[in-house]
Amino acid sequence: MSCEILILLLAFCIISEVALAQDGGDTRHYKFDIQMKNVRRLCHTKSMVTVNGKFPGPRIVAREGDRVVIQVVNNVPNNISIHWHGIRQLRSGWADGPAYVTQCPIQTGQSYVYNFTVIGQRGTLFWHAHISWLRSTVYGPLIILPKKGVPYPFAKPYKEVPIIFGEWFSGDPEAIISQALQTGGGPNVSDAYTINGLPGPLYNCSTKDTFKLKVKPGKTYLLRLINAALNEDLFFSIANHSLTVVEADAIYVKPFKTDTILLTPGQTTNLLLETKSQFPGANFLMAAGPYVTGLGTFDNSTVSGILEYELPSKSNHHSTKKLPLFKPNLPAINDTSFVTNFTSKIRSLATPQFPANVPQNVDKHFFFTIGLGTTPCDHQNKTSCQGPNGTKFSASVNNISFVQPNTALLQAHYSGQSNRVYRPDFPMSPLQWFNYTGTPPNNTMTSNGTKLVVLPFNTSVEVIMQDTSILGAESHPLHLHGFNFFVVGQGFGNFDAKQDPKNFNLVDPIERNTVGVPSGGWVAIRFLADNPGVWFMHCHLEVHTSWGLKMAWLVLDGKLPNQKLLPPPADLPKC
Ligand SMILES: *[C@@H]1O[C@H](CO)[C@@H](O)[C@H](O)[C@H]1NC(C)=O
Ligand SMILES: *[C@@H]1O[C@H](CO)[C@@H](O)[C@H](O)[C@H]1NC(C)=O
Ligand SMILES: *[C@@H]1O[C@H](CO)[C@@H](O)[C@H](O)[C@H]1NC(C)=O
Ligand SMILES: *[C@@H]1O[C@H](CO)[C@@H](O)[C@H](O)[C@H]1NC(C)=O
Ligand SMILES: *[C@@H]1O[C@H](CO)[C@@H](O)[C@H](O)[C@H]1NC(C)=O
Ligand SMILES: *[C@@H]1O[C@H](CO)[C@@H](O)[C@H](O)[C@H]1NC(C)=O
Ligand SMILES: *[C@@H]1O[C@H](CO)[C@@H](O)[C@H](O)[C@H]1NC(C)=O
Ligand SMILES: *[C@@H]1O[C@H](CO)[C@@H](O)[C@H](O)[C@H]1NC(C)=O
Ligand SMILES: *[C@@H]1O[C@H](CO)[C@@H](O)[C@H](O)[C@H]1NC(C)=O
Ligand SMILES: *[C@@H]1O[C@H](CO)[C@@H](O)[C@H](O)[C@H]1NC(C)=O
Ligand SMILES: *[C@@H]1O[C@H](CO)[C@@H](O)[C@H](O)[C@H]1NC(C)=O
Ligand SMILES: *[C@@H]1O[C@H](CO)[C@@H](O)[C@H](O)[C@H]1NC(C)=O
Ligand SMILES: [Cu+2]
Repeated sequence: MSCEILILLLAFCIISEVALAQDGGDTRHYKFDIQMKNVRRLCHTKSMVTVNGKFPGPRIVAREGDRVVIQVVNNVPNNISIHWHGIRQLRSGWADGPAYVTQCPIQTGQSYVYNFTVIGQRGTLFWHAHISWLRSTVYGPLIILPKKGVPYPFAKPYKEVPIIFGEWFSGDPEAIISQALQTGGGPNVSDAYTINGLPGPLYNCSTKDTFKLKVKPGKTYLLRLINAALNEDLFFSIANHSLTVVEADAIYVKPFKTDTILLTPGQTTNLLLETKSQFPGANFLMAAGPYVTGLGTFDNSTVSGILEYELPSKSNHHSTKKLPLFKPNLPAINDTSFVTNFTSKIRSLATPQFPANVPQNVDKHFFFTIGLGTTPCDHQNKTSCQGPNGTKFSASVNNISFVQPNTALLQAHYSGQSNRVYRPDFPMSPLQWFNYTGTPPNNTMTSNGTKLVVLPFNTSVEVIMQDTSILGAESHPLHLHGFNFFVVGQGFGNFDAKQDPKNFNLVDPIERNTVGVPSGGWVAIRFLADNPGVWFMHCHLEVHTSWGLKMAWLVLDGKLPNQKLLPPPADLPKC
């Protein structure tokens, strides 16, 4: 068994010093040494950026209320920054991590200490690089246990197992996105999906790189699922076993059973798996494959792992390899009705202990179109670009393709030097109405800019995110930093501002940090802007982020001392 598997199966291999913090929780210290490492997959070894030479990276474990302190030291030629995906970062925006949004990158030879507390959250999240496409290899689980002595709102599992999906590129992902941005076309697709870094037996040369979950009969396992893939939503299923969903994006949900789940990039979920009561005399494949509705190319392969029952102790040692192997059926790659049904079942637990504090009134309504478009080809040598009709692919919110500044937005704001960095005039709705999900308009060109929405502290916000069919309808997983939001409604076609709000769920909607905008439809979210700072919002399909499907919110300080952004740490990187 390889070290990677050992690391993933055995309890916390990370050296985590624990000391008592002032705020009642413990302080957990980690060191992330960003280093190059040779990793072999699909019969091919490549040198890639890793944390501590591990792939996937180390597991971070904390309890609700703990302070987490991670020293990141950059020993690779690339610039780096790390995002603690789903952590609210109350007043600690300096530790959020998206490059050129809350911080300048940590340059070669530099280090930066991320320092934050985990407040009011418990469940599975993850961490990943947040610069260019480095998150393809730089990611790992972030597990928040309940406070000491506080039980889960479901039966205590026998064991807990992280299952983190990734996307493996045999080439260099940095070269792939750089090439795509040059040519204007779609980037090369990945060569495999992975479970805990392993592609599994359905790929050539990968049988030995298979994730195996060894289980005992008659036990309950808590699977902590994370979709860290770059560009595809994934279905997941285990042959002949049903799964109980108990948590999503570190929020407890009303438990429900399903054979298959869907996870967009950026989403996480906890599942209970009850193993069969007796040794079943068989092994079972677990598999994940893509859900895709867009027109572009994508990786249409399937990653699999094995659920392996331990042999009864008395049985003679015939090899488990001879046992029959059952395979799960995943939905068709474009099965939107499955996705709609599945997502409609995810409801907040909404109990007195774990309430759903849905904003009942809205101070500011926003309507954002989400989708792809084009920009003109800028090749000096007159060769046409490889996007639609010789253009370049672009992507936008309200037709504004976000231009990354060359200094960090939060620093510019805090130091009162925002003038030449960003404009506070991001539009509340599209400048022009069109039939968003009908026949595409003739002009597919996006405009661009570095624009923010400015919100006073404690503004109650509603955002309708409307997919466009400009270059084909497509599901986009939108991720918001700094907040959880409530998903109060969704539907297909154009959002109807008169009729649709009547059906909003303001009682027990799911609260999360990443939501799939339905392909050819819309989703409505609400959140309370109670966290001062600059907060990125973007599509978690990395290619769409690269094309500009991103924007940011600036939440101003409140009046009280505890409603203000804390000062920046002394070691905050400079641009
Ligand atoms: C982390 O932040 C806390 C609160 O601001 C501070 O007391 C502590 O010294 C910081 N730790 C490190 C290692 O920077
Ligand atoms: C992308 O794929 C094409 C065709 O297979 C190949 O020629 C090219 O080198 C690849 N680009 C990168 C950056 O790997
Ligand atoms: C495995 O290799 C064979 C022969 O090169 C090729 O035809 C096939 O497409 C490969 N399969 C996968 C899943 O990559
Ligand atoms: C994707 O793969 C599945 C089976 O593995 C196949 O049925 C389907 O046609 C493929 N779809 C595309 C668009 O290649
Ligand atoms: C899904 O893809 C199949 C095969 O390509 C096609 O026949 C079907 O119409 C598609 N379904 C939807 C809902 O787009
Ligand atoms: C949900 O699934 C049921 C069957 O399980 C199906 O009859 C129904 O059409 C689905 N709903 C949607 C909105 O796709
Ligand atoms: C034209 O420009 C593109 C992108 O800059 C480059 O890839 C291509 O090689 C150039 N072609 C010629 C003939 O110089
Ligand atoms: C590309 O050009 C064709 C023919 O002029 C047109 O039908 C199509 O809509 C154009 N596509 C885009 C994305 O502009
Ligand atoms: C938008 O276009 C679709 C498809 O052509 C059509 O069914 C729908 O009625 C149109 N909606 C509006 C509001 O015009
Ligand atoms: C879009 O292009 C078509 C075909 O060239 C033309 O008939 C139509 O009037 C154009 N629509 C608009 C709104 O310009
Ligand atoms: C933004 O748009 C302007 C005007 O169309 C264009 O000149 C510029 O190149 C664009 N900038 C970026 C970064 O796309
Ligand atoms: C790293 O970031 C700095 C600051 O933004 C920038 O000047 C430099 O060009 C970047 N280096 C690389 C290798 O991307
Ligand atoms: Cu997207």
